[in-house]
Amino acid sequence: MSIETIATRPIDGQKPGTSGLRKQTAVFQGPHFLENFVQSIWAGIGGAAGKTLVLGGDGRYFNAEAAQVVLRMAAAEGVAKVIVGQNALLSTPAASHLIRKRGTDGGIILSASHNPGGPDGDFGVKFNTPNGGPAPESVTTAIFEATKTLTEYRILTAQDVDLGTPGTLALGDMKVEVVDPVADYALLMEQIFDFDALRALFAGGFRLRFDAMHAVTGPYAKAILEDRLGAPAGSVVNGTPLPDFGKGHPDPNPIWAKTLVDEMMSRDAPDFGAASDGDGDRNMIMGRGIYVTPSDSLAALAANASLIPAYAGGLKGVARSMPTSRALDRVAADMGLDCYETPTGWKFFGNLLDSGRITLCGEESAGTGSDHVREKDGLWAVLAWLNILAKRDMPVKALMEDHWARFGRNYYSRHDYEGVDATIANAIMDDLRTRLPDLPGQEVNGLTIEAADEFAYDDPVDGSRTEAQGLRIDLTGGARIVLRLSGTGTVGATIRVYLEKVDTQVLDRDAQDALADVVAAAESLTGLRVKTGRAAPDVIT
Ligand code: VG1
Ligand code: CO
Repeated sequence: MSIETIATRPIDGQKPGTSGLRKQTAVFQGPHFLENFVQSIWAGIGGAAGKTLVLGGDGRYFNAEAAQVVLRMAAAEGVAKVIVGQNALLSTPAASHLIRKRGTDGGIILSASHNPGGPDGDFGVKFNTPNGGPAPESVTTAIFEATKTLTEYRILTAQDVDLGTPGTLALGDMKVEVVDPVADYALLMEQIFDFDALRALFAGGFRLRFDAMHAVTGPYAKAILEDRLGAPAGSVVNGTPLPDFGKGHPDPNPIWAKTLVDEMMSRDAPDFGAASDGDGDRNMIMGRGIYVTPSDSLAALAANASLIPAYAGGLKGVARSMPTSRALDRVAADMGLDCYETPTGWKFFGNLLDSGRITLCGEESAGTGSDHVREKDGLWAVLAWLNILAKRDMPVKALMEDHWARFGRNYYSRHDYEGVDATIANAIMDDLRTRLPDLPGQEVNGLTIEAADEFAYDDPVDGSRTEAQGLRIDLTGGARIVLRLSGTGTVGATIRVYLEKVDTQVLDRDAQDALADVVAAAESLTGLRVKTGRAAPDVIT
């Protein structure tokens, strides 16, 4: 085995987005693309020699090959040890947990999360720091800077490492420890939740449908929900990870998890329905006859957290990403908790969690989590809901009705326009941005604009400032429109329009109906549909 130094040159477009570097698979498979980025990670983290790292991915097409490249490059760099999930699989939350539990120097996660996989799909690479969380902007910037000046990378010439069986192997001077991807994570869940109450729930005939969407959560869900908690075999569907996710988008929302939604809305629906995404960090929560928006789910979890053993002592504080509905804020105000508003992306919660300012946090994009790891965690959210339902002994629908009666309801929806020409998308944003200062006081479609700005975040822990994080327009009575461009897409631009409206009286409306005037106001303000030539959004959550 020998270390080869390969001459290369910088490749454009290796700037990490909301969650790591995401590109079409074919781009990642192009000459030196993956290698350049991995070598830049080593540079961006101040060198990898002597370090211990975690490695795993969501099992999508090119996962296995990319893992071997990372291992050979780690060995060439003098990494002491890499802890790898068996068959190079690890869900994102499980990777975060391993990084923390084993006191490592961080890890590499191979995933494009909810983006489709396969030769015509997407691939991604993300670095997580020793706290288990996605690298903060300071680190991703250093990695990106390194991609711009790279002239060579180092790689070991060697056969593939057999990642099929747990145990410790050698690759050159580096140790490779292959671990069961589920075991440590399952143990952690057992420490957080009341497993006895959950077993009793299922023993009592509670019916669950968990759609793993042919992605990485399948083995975790089966091991925990079926094997340990006694949910009947078959409760987990689409539970075997496939490289192309069965040709679907592994994105748990009402569009891509439509089969589950239809089942949950049917007459003989199970008591509880849930789905997770490609890498297992997102969740969708449903009850019989109800879809719980992620923003409402976060608020309900905060309000009921004390029913979960790990949070019985109370929450330190809570946080949500800026576009997430302010349902959480209402709970926080009622409970006397600090509530932080961060930019989109889990990396911004890291400092708040590390410094003990918050226990619970979430995003409108189906991400919920706590201080147990430093990533959002799909299965954790499902178990949290089940734990709460077991204690409150009521259906999901009744629980949400009770929640809204107590706190009021933030009707909420996100409208996505995907694959928009980037020039048009930027022009729409630029146009609205320049008009922001003039908007307060104006009336649109019968709604008065109270405030309008572009969100910037000052991290209260490290003092860093992050600008240009979305345009927000506050309307009378707690209504709001937020616009931002996606940082995870790989084709053209995706415009996300986040819509919200508060009602404390009428609590049972259809969200789209309730938001109709806010939607109309957003169109009047932006001319989005006219400018993009679209009659309607591609995705409504
Ligand atoms: C989206 C979501 C964001 C989430 C990110 C990564 O980002 O809006 O809330 O943190 O995906 O999630 P964007 O920039 O496309 O809006 V995951 O599960 O894809 O890693
Ligand atoms: Co994800």
